Amino acid sequence: MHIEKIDLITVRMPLVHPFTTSFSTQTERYPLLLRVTASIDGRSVIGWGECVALKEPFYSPEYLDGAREALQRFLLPGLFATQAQGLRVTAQSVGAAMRHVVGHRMAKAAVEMAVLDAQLRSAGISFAEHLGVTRTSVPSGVSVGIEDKIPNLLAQVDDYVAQGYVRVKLKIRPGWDVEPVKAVRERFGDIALQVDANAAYRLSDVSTLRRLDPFDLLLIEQPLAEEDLRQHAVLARQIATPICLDESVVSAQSAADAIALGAASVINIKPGRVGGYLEAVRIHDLAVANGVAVWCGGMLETGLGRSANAALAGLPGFTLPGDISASDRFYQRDITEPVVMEDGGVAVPQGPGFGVEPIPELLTEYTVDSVEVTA
Ligand code: OSB
Ligand code: MG
Repeated sequence: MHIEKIDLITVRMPLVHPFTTSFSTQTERYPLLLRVTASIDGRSVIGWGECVALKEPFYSPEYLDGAREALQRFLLPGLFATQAQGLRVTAQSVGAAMRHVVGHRMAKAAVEMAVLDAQLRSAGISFAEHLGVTRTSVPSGVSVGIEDKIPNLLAQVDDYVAQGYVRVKLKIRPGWDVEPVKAVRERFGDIALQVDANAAYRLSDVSTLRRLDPFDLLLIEQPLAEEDLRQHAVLARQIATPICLDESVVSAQSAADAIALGAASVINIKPGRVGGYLEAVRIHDLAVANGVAVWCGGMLETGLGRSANAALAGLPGFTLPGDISASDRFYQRDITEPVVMEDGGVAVPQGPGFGVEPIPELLTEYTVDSVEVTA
């Protein structure tokens, strides 16, 4: 394709309920949407991408304003320059055109996503079809934030379980770990339960983490810091709960290292965190080859990223339910047609590309900033 322009559209979406993790409390989300306007074989086509960077660099080094700046100043001008030199832009080639920029994976992932959407739309192919995914629905798990009191947490979990979510993930941090897990286990019995620490512990906290062992959790996600691969491997030998890595896995390379070191027996794959859906598939394939289970994580995506994740999670190695909940878990009104959960699952979208697009009136209403970058 030949890209004519890319709009960087920042939207503001209030959350239905504050979402507290070990690193912050979020009350609203500011997704950065990318709209690619391109032509393929003389026909004009649009593609949509979503950058998952949060407003602050507390989960990952990337953050909203930094991602927008990196796109505007370096990634998109670099891509346009390469295109001017004759590159045929495809989802498979954009990565190489942005490789000179170190890091900024979430920003790069959003470009690849928008190009992929345009490419698939123009070909009339769904992302699921492109991936060879035949499942029509994927199991839906829910990520539950830290609350100030146990009864409030139990009320939240009760609501999600009643809605039919098939797996519950509790956010934990030092001081909010054994007690909430015990309370949820006692109240809800043998539901599929796991926890996510978002890097809040140290290896010296092993005695606390060991106290989670009796609760038969599916996994503990990212107990230690992003760069503590070796220490996760040490911890894995000291606790019974399987360790799943999120923050530490930023590429297929780091996934390979984590697996080789014994730092992870499960991997949370988030396409944005690893630089895009193509790299996400590579990590999936690597994990399958190594007997490591994967599941699809979430970043409070709008319907765009949520739909794309639902298709990705249809790949056979995704053997655990993902953080692929319905739009209404986070948003009163999603910017696309809402993603819905039914019978514990979310449908794999079948329309061309990612199968959804922002609803124009809502996009106008939610937009707080828009920048056009042209070739
Ligand atoms: O660690 O998985 C995480 C949200 C923002 C940043 C990091 C994480 C999360 C979640 C929410 O847990 C997942 C979702 O979108 O449902
Ligand atoms: Mg996580």
